[in-house]
Amino acid sequence: MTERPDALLLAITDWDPTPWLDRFRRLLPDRAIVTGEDSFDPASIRYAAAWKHRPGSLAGLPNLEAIFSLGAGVDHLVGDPGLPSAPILRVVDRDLTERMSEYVVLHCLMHLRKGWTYAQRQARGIWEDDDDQPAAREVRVGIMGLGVLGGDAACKLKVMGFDVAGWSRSRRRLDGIATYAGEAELDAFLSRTDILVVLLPLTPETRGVLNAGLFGRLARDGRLGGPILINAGRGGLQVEADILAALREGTLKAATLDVFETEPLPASSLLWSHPAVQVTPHNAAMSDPDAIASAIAGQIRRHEAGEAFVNAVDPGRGY
Ligand code: NDP
Ligand code: OXD
Repeated sequence: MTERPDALLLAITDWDPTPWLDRFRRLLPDRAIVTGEDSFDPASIRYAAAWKHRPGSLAGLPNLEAIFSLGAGVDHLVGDPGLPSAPILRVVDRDLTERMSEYVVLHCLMHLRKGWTYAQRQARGIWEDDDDQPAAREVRVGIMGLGVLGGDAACKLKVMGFDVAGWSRSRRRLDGIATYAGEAELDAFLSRTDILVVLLPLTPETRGVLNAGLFGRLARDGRLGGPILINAGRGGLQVEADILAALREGTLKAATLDVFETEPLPASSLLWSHPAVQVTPHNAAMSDPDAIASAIAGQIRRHEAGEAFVNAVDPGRGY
């Protein structure tokens, strides 16, 4: 009898694979865990766990049963034309969700309480109070993408007192949060938004959505003196030349960006030194190898016991 293939291929670029190898070897001690650097029989691979794998590198694995993303986003997988047709499973993890909500709440509060202004003043030794200090309830936050991450962030912003709304493709219902759905309700959503938080996935439909046209539709009558953009979704959602132009023209007042068209953000980017832009290095919500490898090992064990996978991506929608 031929033995059933059961190896896991770890296909990672961009991150150090060591902690992942370590966790998977510990959690799945009875099977081979290999990386693209190892020599292995393609027919031995039953699962792949990937983060920004080299496009095409998952092709030619005849016994592949599932591809696990090591992050919540799956654009790195869905965008690979050479991807085999196995189900793609994404990360839904409490640790990652909580980290993202921390990031969103932190940056909304930094803008509300002018944290960046005071940091700049401190650097110059300036003691100067700002009279205009609106309360959170006077500031309208709009979250584009009201899924696992956007939904949690919305609830936590609500607890802080912000006036929160969310926009998604299909109608979502969240207590105390105004929800808008689809293109038809986008205008109504944008025109009541002072801080736009973006937690959309990158798909053909959402690519470049954060552009001059959209910035011009944001509220102009808010308490913060102009609309603010916080993007922790994906860099491909934003047109960086439009962000810079909108900041120059006053269509945007400030931006906090965790993700960029090109990562790492090139040294030549004007975003680095713009006084109204805060740059973080795509670490709003890092994947924790302990939490995520054990969730994947759990999926594998349940699948092999005959249960269905959870958190499957719809390749047609792209997320
Ligand atoms: P989900 O799939 O749970 O949620 C996605 C949301 O976006 C859903 O509400 C969905 O609508 C909405 N959406 C998708 N396409 C459209 C569209 N065309 N028009 C309107 N709404 C749309 O994803 P998560 O919340 O788990 O993650 C969101 C993204 O966050 C990831 O894809 C990833 O890119 C990013 N991310 C960034 C991290 C970082 O460190 N910067 C870390 C982790 C994730 P509907 O509800 O109707 O399906
Ligand atoms: C993710 C990310 O998608 O870290 O999880 O960007």
